[in-house]
Amino acid sequence: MTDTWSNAVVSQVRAVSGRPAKASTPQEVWAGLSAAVVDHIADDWASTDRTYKAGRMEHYFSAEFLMGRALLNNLSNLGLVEQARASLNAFGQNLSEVLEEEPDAALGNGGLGRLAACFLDSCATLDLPVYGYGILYRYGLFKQLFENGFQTEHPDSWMEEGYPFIVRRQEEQRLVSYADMTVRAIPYDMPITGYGTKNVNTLRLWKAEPLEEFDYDAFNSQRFTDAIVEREHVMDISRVLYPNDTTYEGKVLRVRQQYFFCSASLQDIVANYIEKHGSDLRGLSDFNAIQLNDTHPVLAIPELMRLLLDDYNMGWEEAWEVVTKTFAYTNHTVLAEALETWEMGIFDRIFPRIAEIVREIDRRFRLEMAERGLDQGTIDYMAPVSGGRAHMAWIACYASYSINGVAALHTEILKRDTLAQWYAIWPERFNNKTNGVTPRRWLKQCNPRLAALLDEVTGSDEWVKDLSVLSEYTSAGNDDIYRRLGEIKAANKADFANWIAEREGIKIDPEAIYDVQIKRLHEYKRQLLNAFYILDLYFRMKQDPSLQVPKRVFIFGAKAAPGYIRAKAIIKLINTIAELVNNDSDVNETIKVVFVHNYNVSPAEHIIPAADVSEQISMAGKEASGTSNMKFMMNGALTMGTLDGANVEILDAVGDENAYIFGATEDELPALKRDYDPRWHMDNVPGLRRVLDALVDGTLDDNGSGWFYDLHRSLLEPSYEPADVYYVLGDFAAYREAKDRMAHDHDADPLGWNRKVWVNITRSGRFSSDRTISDYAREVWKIKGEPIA
Ligand code: B1H
Repeated sequence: MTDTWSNAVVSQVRAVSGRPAKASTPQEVWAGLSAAVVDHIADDWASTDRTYKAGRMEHYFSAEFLMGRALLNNLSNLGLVEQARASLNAFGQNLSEVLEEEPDAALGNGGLGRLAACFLDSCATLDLPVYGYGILYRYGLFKQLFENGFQTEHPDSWMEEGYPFIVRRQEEQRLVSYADMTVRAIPYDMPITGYGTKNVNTLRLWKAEPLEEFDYDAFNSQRFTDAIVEREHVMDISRVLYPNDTTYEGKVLRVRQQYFFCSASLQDIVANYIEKHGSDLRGLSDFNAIQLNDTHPVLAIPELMRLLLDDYNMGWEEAWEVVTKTFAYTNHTVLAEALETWEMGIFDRIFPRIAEIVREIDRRFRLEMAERGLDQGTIDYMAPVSGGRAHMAWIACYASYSINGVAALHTEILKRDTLAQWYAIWPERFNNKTNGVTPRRWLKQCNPRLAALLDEVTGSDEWVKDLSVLSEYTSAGNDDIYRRLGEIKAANKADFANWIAEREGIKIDPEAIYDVQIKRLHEYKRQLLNAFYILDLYFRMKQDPSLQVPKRVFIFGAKAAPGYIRAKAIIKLINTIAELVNNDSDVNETIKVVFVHNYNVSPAEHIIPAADVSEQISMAGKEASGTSNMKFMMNGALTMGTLDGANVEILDAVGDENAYIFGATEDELPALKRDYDPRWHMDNVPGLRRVLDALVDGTLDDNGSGWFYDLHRSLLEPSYEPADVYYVLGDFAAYREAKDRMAHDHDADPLGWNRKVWVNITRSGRFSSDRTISDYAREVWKIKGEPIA
């Protein structure tokens, strides 16, 4: 086996580079080794596909899959890491170096896209018959650079140099029609390996291509350039991922993208059903269910109606019956600005038949609700179409047999506020599925030192497939384990310090506390609160040079949506604070600020194992779940957080004494906000005035952009908009107290700290995506594992 495998690697590398393996570049070795992996799993992949297609399947529809790198993940799942290392060594190449050649598949924005990726990993590991369906974006999420502290965006052409983990299936193409064009949808399949199983699942991503290879008529006429331009319009559909996280932008191209992948995927599902069960589609939902990852794929609802009505001659009632047994909807946010609504005029223009079906859904909904005795106001509010716009979340709720939120608190808020009217009518549709993350990528692969300790303490690697076993070892914690946890963290921090020195050109102290906030930049996530703490600490140290301050490195990673100016202002602010702090010799031996540019999945894999403190400080009620909070917990960072999203459940798992919780709670906030006066806080909370003044008195320079002045105004001027919507000043005092205390605890009692760390690690089992997916499979999807061997 080892020999065959090594030979395979060598020949694949030679095939890629056209040179002896030892003379190939690391990039070529990456491509060759990756091809060898795909070759290795080809037979199992085909049999998994055959097995699944014979039975009931779940289809996960998502506009985003934030996969990150694939090679190490696959080698690790297949148990081939050491063999790959040896094969490469034999021709003088280094695996770690080669792994760094791989671009991230960044086909997602943030938590929602990464969740979809973790879910695929768990589905494969649990042998579940689940397909992922999405879009093969040519350009993933933009690359972020800093110029003078300002974010700049650059294209991420991630597969331009070839990508071995995706296979074009030309022969399975579909046609997708719009009023003004018909396009080919070409499937590209990515194999999804699971840990310790032969099953290989599939992520199918669609690429848009022109119908005609080449229009010879046009070529031979004066319409040559028109024909070329037309081709480009078609390719636009899958060209770029929209870079908004939790905000909605009504761009026509975006709705074309959504329809494109929904239509192509449904055609796949229907074709397979007919092949296996014949053309009576009334049984479709016996063999297929579709999970809608937020509202981005909700056009699948009218599109399946269209297919059943127009292509398979079903009656409306029959078709609606099938549809309502097929779809399940996951909501990921309660932020009003994220709720998708589309002008019906757009639907009329690009797919009039879909517009017609949506209006018919609306007409029938109104009748049904009137029969139930709902008042007109409520009906108008809940209707699929109102004010000339289609409300995608309302359509999803009406057509889905299951509606879920992504953490207990979030689901409660959905039932109470966001979707209260639906909950009143169909309470049985609502359920909670608290998010999870895969312990393969987020523990075993990114933190090999901690993984080895867990193997040793538990006596096996069973935890990799069943993280809940760790909870049996909480009480096994002892001083030896705590000491070793300290050593592991120290070694991870030393690695990280080297990585940062190389990547960002900043020297950081491996002895300091690493305090980390990594997530998309959004006002509700309150990176500003963290920035204000740092600035306040800086002023405290300047004022009193004898002040005893624990050594700390404050680490940030965040992309701002390119059009979200306030978020970009916060990035510029943090970079400006970093410059002030890092260049001031009065403080820079004690505190440093690092903003990791182009934060993405693979930087996260370097950062999280080195973190001591996990910043989860959103205004309570706004973060639906959060998932980095879970990754940090698994890797032994303690949570500094508000009672928001899944933080609530993390606290429940570890207990008060093992987390640092602060700030206003979701049920307190309405009263606190009623007579909230941010100026009172500025004038009365120690440190705040000095921090706020620094925004506008020349201490911090925004290079004439006016952005810092705008930040100041957004917090304090009620005439401008409600001041300080996210309660930054209101929570500042509590945050400062908790964060000071946390740093003190870390240094005062290292063993005590590591006892908390151990509790966090061993209680993280319920945040494995294996648990989440088992719950979906059992309660929503009604599917079971189908191992191929
Ligand atoms: C989340 C989004 C999102 N919620 C719209 N909503 C998008 C909305 O491109 N768009 O239009 C993209 C993304 N993303 C996140 O989902 C939540 O904020 C997190 O709290 C949650 O952990 C994550 C996964 O459920």
